[in-house]
Amino acid sequence: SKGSVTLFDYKALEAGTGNFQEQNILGVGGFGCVYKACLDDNFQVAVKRLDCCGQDAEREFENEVNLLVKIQHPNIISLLGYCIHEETKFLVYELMQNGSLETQLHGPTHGSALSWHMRMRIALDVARGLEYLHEHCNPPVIHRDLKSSNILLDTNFNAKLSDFGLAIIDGTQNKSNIKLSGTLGYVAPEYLLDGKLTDKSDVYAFGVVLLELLLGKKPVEKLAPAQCQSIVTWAMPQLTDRSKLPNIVDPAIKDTMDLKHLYQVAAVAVLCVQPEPSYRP
Ligand code: ACK
Repeated sequence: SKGSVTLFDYKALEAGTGNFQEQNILGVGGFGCVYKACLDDNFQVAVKRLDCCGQDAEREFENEVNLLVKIQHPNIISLLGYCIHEETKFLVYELMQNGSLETQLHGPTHGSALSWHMRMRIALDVARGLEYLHEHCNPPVIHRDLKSSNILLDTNFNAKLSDFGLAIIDGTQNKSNIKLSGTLGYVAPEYLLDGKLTDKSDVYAFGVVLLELLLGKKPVEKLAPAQCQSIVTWAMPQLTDRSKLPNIVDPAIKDTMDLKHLYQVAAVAVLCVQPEPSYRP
């Protein structure tokens, strides 16, 4: 374990990213943008700016810092430090020059140059990262959101796991109270149906990543409107009785859950029951 991160000076990040210039954007995620920054002595880093505030973002920021501060492993992204400027939070990571596995596999330069040998190495790297989280962290860590966009590649295409905002330390939390989360297509069926969350949830997601590496296809393509319609038609009658919602949904929020969340639960449930044939584990 390493045990410390640096508190970065906002001015240094501002200067390093050229005042958060658009041309220095590495990519965009749900939380905000990731910038490439060049700090003093030509040290290159990636700066994640958390633009959306709110409780969830706040919690994910803290979770990420608290977990990554303790972890040092060749297949897990290094968090170098953080910065809080007015209301905005920043996370500073080692720079991963080859972006995410998702972009490599499905990005604009499609049919990427990843050879079978490289794909195999990436699969092994991901397995090593997961093994570390599950077997060597004490207490064990469940990532909970493993997917190709959270697997980053350095200059030599070494793969590292990133995005620990949703990760949990196994055994410390009452799992039935953890908010339903994860990504469509990667979520283990037993988690959706019974809220059963274990390290095996990550293993299921790893299986999906292996299929992605093998087939070069995304696990779930965007649903066409007609598909959405049929999912909702199929699932809604079964879910309109809120008491019948799978017990993955925290009882405290069952009554107040908005329709968007309900649809999400329905869609995910259907996808788990009837996955695309080529992705059946
Ligand atoms: O596929 P990408 O280019 O790689 O787009 C995503 C985007 O930011 C949102 O996550 C990229 N990204 C995230 N963290 C890093 C990092 N440490 N180094 C380089 N790129 C990163 C990711």
